Amino acid sequence: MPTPKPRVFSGIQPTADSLHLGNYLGALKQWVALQDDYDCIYSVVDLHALTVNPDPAVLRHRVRATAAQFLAAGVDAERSILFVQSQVPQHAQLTWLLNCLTGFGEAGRMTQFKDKSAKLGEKSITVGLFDYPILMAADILLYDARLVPVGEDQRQHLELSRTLAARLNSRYGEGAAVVPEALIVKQTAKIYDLQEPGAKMSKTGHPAGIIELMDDPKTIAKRIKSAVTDSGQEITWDPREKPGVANLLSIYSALTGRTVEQLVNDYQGKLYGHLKADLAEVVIEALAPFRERTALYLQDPGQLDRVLDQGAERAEAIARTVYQRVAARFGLGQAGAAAG
Ligand code: AQP
Repeated sequence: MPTPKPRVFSGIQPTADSLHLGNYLGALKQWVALQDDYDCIYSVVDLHALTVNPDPAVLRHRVRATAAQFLAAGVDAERSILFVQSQVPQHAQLTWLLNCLTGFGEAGRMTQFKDKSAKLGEKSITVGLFDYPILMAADILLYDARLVPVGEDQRQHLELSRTLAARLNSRYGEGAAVVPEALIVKQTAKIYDLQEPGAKMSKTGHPAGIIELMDDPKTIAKRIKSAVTDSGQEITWDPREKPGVANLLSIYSALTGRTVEQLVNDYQGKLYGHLKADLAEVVIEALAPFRERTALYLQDPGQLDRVLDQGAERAEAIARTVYQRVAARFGLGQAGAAAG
């Protein structure tokens, strides 16, 4: 019998109509490539999106739109499992068990919670937002995932997932959980906001700083043209002194496969304007087929829902077994389960 492939899990929140270039280069691109060698499970993590209280109709649309973009990017729903998180009830169940294993102070140290709650203001912060990283740990541990492809912004959350998996094993005996590893590709680990090159490109950032995968060519060209660079003239790789230019070079390199060194060489003696004009063409060309494919998937929501239902069935078959195994270690469930 062939040895089973190691498992990969990752998810993206349906918090916008379109994903952005950071989501694509930091995560989705790796998801697609990993399908050849891993047993991949990818999720539209709608329970995570609830932490910022979305409008129900808007959320429903964004779940489908996000799934359509996964498929358009190359996620293969036959080879991999593609599903919507809320359709598998064990995510919420395992979260509760992990909540009872996590220190309040430990969860309070998560920088994303601090950043997001500062943005939202005290009145809008929910317990759900605080609990987000524990739900993320449950997502990963529920599938015994070994590898989690994410951007740099998720490193701290991944570390918490590893800590909780190790804690399960030390408290309840080896084999309770698989300790996952983060897969973070250095070059595209963090794509920055085009207007504020010190901040990550984010769905909820200012529109002028974001390139959405569903943007039309005119918008893409405009956004890149008005990207903040710096007062110098020379195109060099200097993320500290020239973070705006470095960000453009990273995006360019990731989309064309040319190394940053080659690009710096290509643009010797040229101006920022040349780099921006060429990059706009590269991005427009890369995203055109993606936009077309997404539109096609969205034309047939019934078929999209069937794909997601099948994915949820396959995901739940794994999640049910793993949840029962972990719950039994806690002393929950029927006595017979504990022997398994
Ligand atoms: N700027 C980025 N550079 C590289 N990777 C990024 N990711 C997000 N932004 C960048 C990666 O995309 C995946 C999906 O993230 P998410 O939607 O689950 O949540 P997020 O990290 O909070 O992404 P956003 O875009 O910033 O969403 P909002 O504004 O809703 O919070 C993750 O793997 C993430 O690392």
